[in-house]
Amino acid sequence: MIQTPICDALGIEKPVFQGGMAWIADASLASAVSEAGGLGIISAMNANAEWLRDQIHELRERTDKPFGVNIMLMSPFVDEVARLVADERVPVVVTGAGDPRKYMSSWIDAGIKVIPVVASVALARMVERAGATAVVAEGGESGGHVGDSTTMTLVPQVVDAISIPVVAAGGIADGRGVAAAFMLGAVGVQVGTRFLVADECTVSEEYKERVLKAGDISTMVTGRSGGHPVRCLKTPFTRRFAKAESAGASQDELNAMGAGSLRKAAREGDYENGSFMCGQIAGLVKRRQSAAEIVDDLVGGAEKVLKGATTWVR
Ligand code: TUI
Repeated sequence: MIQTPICDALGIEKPVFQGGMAWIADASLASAVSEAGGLGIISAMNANAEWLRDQIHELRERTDKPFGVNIMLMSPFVDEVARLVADERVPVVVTGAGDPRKYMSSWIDAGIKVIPVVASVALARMVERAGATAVVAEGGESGGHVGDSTTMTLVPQVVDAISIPVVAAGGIADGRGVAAAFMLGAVGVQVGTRFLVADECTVSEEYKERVLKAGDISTMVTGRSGGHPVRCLKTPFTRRFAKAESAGASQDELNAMGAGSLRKAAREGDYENGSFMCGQIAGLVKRRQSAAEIVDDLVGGAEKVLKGATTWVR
């Protein structure tokens, strides 16, 4: 058994968060991960409060364990979604893709534990001062919107800079990754890519198959020119997008190209026109399993690695 301060802080059994993947992480996947003892997270993505309320209620019908909602701060519905999570008294809010400080006091006043995703030491320090319970330090190995630092470099620097618990994300998909995160000073992990192929994950079959077929160099980052770099599988769409970007297409043209592309991948399985966001660790993901099997393998695998970790120490 592995129990860390993040388990105590959130009342969860296992220090594993499921990434709040936009268009993908719904009540089905999140309730399964929470039931398995981790922290399941519903993504509020670009959806409105009504959609999110239904998802929260559906999750609460399936489990009474703690769960989180991921609020993507670039969402056009961020204000109404921010109010809803306070009204619903969700146990944990995880934020991404921006600075959450203007919302934090309203969430904390509602008794919510706030765990921002940070890609820099600077933001980690600022959200600690604003009352965050913990942070997720996410390296650029992750899928979706990414920062510049790697997990290996970001996590220990964030750990040294703040006093609250640090959860590592980016490039973690098995027990070795979990153990490595602990060695860097993290007390938990957030895992996205491996949960894409969970039985309870409702993403399109095409998406699951593409992740299962991916190798070590199957992803690329596009969108750097507009300041919103995004890691996706190399597909006809990402290649077209990258070509337009390097040919100097305007931001408006790029935004028009990108609009709806994640939904096309996640919900419609449209290989030609979809953005199949996933992390660099996709090459390690070779089996479909239940969310509970994945959580148990992450924690059980880490235990095994950690117990053998002193092999070379004399
Ligand atoms: O947010 C994510 N990953 C995401 S969001 C998303 S939806 C989307 N779709 C298309 C374009 C853009 C987004 C898909 N994947 N991860 C958390 C994360 N947050 N990664 C990096 C950051 C981050 C970056 C800068 C957090 C804060 C930040 O600070 C900026 C500031 O204002 O200080």
